[in-house]
Amino acid sequence: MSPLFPALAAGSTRPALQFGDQALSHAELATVAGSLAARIAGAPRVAVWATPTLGTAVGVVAALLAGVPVVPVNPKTGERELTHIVTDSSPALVLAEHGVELPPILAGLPRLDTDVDHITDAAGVPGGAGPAAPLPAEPSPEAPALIVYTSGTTGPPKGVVLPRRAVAATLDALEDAWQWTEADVLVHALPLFHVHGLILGILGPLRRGGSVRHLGRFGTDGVARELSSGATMLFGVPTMYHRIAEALAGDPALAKALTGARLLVSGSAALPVHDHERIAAATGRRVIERYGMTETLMNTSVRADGEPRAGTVGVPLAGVELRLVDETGAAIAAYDGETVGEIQVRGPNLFTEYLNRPDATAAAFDDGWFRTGDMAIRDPDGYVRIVGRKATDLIKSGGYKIGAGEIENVLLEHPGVREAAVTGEPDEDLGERIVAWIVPAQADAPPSAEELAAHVGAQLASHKRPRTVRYLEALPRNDMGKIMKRALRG
Ligand code: MCA
Ligand code: AMP
Repeated sequence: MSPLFPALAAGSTRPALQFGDQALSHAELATVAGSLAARIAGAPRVAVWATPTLGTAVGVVAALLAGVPVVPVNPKTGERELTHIVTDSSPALVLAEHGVELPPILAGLPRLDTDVDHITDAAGVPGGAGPAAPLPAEPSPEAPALIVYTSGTTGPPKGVVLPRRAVAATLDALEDAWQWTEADVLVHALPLFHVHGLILGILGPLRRGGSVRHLGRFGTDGVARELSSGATMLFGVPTMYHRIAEALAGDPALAKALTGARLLVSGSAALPVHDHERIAAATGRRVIERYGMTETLMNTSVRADGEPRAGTVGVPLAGVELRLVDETGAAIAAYDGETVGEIQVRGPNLFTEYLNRPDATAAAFDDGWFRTGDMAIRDPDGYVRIVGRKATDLIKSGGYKIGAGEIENVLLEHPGVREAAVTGEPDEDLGERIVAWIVPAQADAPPSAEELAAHVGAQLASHKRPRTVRYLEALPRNDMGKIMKRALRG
């Protein structure tokens, strides 16, 4: 396989990465990441403490150059989830910025610094300025590149093993769909431990030989500043576009900046038509949606040269086969804009397996097609419209996928909780908000919402904390004793 990052290999002097006042060209990145890679090479697997910083990008690129599979870790993950991820993926090394305090389970591992000033080259020179040691040859296309953890309906998150071939295939399909070139300058503020922010948002510009400016933290001011000073593309989750839509009326500079952008792309959850239309009205620009999943990377997109129709995720990307399947398992041939089926996909963009979970891997496929669990219809011209999801126990909040079962298990361990159920409720800002339904152990002394959120946050990722807690005397159950979640309404 050709290198994942041709511009690094070619030593391009164009800008590559910018985080605040720290920046690297492709050539500089090749040097520092190459130096770090030389020290990682040969490790079976590494973890990266994925803060939204330059060091994270350097660490991930170094691991990829070294041909070592990399596990990005959410730095806001609680103890139980982190223990699961580290035990399951057993990294040999952890990459983190110098001085960052790591939790005990990671602090016990050998550690390498990822910030430029602390990376030493083969000659031991800080900054990696000297000649880098030769790197291993490009691994096979099927070699794992990244292992990204994603929530299921029950149980702890599963490690999705993404081969180099999937990363290359998805980024090249997006090059085609979005006419993405080395002249593009992307701006975003997405977290760097998921596919959207890391693979699309960092590795995408690097593969194109273009550049990315990361905001560190999302804010409409940062978006406006970058789009009015050379950035051409914006990636965000619908919550970010909702916040932009809210701000537009009182912020002409933001409207002007968006008007000048080449491409505004939304993904990870459905962009409400209302926000789409508000942005179009204020800027004359239409946000385009793409649809993906950790396991599949990107499946469909509205094309840059296509019609940006609100409420659709566009057409299958080059190389991706997509079909809708009814509840009997039969493929739906109709492109009638009304027959609903589950989206199944096949193509070079797919993962290889869930780490250590052959059972779950086998169950995820139907005769070679990956079952997404997303329900959709197809317009007569092939545009896909996602209309829902098979599993009611999966919540999408702020673009994060969250399993209800995992939160319920943690809530049930709180001494003040007798019964617990977790649901997602519509939320203007987050799409869905996590709601915990609690039967307290003592009716006259229920644990407070803050206490329960802190309890969940200590064990799981911070975005899994319930935003609302409702107290009941009993949970609604059917004759079999199963909780009837559909009967739980605010
Ligand atoms: C949150 N907060 C809470 C609670 N929940 N405090 C108390 N109780 C709670 N229950 C805190 C937050 O931690 C934060 O605190 C503060 O409230 C305000 O948060 P804010 O910065 O406004 O952000 P947010 O509301 O927490 O999050 C909005 C967001 C975020 C920035 C849009 O959800 C986000 O980054 N989403 C991106 C998700 C993503 O990248 N998904 C991709 C996966 P503090 O300030 O202390 O932190 S999907 C994927 O990869 C597939 C392939 C795809 O298709 O893309
Ligand atoms: P994750 O597993 O966190 O990668 O989330 C993948 C899920 O996000 C998909 O299965 C969809 O349910 C959802 N998703 C991603 N992009 C979109 C989109 N543009 N519109 C609707 N849902 C989306």
